[in-house]
Amino acid sequence: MTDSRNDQLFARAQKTTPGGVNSPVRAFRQVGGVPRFVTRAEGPYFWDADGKRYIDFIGSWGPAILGHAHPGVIRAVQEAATRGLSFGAPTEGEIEMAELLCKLVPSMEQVRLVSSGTEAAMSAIRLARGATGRSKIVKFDGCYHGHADSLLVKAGSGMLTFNTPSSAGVPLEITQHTIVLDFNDCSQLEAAFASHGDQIACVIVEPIAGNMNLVRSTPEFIACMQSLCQQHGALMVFDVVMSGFRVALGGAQSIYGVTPDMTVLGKVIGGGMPVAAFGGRRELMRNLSPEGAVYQAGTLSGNPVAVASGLTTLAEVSAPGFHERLGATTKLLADGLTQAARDAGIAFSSDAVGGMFGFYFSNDVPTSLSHVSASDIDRFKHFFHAMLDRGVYFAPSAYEAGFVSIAHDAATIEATLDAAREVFSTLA
Ligand code: KE4
Repeated sequence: MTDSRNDQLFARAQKTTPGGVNSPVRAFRQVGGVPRFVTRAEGPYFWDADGKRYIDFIGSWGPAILGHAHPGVIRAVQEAATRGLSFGAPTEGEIEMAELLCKLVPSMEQVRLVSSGTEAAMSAIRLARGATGRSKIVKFDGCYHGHADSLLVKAGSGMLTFNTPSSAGVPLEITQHTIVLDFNDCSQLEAAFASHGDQIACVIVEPIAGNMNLVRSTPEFIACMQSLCQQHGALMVFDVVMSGFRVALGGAQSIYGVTPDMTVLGKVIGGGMPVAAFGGRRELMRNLSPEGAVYQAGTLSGNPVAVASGLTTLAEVSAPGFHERLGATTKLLADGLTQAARDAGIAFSSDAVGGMFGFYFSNDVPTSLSHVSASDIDRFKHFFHAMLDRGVYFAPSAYEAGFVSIAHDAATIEATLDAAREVFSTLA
């Protein structure tokens, strides 16, 4: 049997790029096998190097909320590109983007555009440290905020101390300032503030987490976080790079009815092009250079072509009824998967928030990373590959969320569920 084009491309890619990929999760290491090299994508589909079509439930890990190659977005990008790609000087489009983001996220009076979620989260933390004069930050096991050194930390044995790097190359001197706690655990958060309250610059959280699979914060967790931050003068930072404009137009803060001090955005706001952002109250943001002493910069920040993609995407996303439709389709998928699995006698559960979903080979929806790890990961791997063989592309990891676009219609979901029913019957 001759190697497929995907096999050939993967072998070739590994010669000149570590692991053959430009971002680790794409290498299929968690599920095994050969990644699919995408040649083109349209609506809810992409085609791989062997010409096979897949129903795509990753959508570039969130940005493709309108479906791939949305005609309006493509036109906006093409039109902007004809006027030049990048100037390193301000443009009106950046003002329009900032005004729109501040309108859609009222807790942000000012916003700074950057090129990736990592940059946005890293800069938000630097701003929190600069504005408070404090060094410690709190994050939660299972939440991912990009790969800045301060955030590549795993809980040490002595939870509130000895926090160690989760990556080589990150000095202990940096990670000692990061406290890692269990997600959804108010008592640990209270203990951390009791011990270090006056040294904590911020608490950063994915209020609706998507990097340990989809795991929601409990309302109590968010409420206790807000109260502790207010009590101790720490800033509460919502990292909604993944969930922003995907779970609801007003994001997690509208769902929980909570106003964070800073919001970190990405993915959807670029519509597939590199746009991310962080923002908050004016008196906080004015600490940023050139007004204030906290330095932050970027050659391609606010890139005009990327901003054109983002503005067009956000205009569609803001249309009346968009999130109701997106949420209904996503719920159809999640509920259908659960029903199909349980009809086959398989321990399975799912969750869906707006256009984001998770499914778990366990009877209960997880509330923490350890719950996800306790699910049947081997069964997930089998299910992933069996669905991939049937032309359905879920995230290649039991620790990732899934994404539906407005281009996924009832027929697409039904085709997915038909394939799932077939696969579950083989898993039983
Ligand atoms: P980027 O630097 O990848 O644009 O964003 C980092 C980031 C920050 N915050 C949250 C909540 C995120 O989900 C992300 C990135 N998400 C991953 C998905 N697990 C991107 C996929 C990848 O790393 O290739």
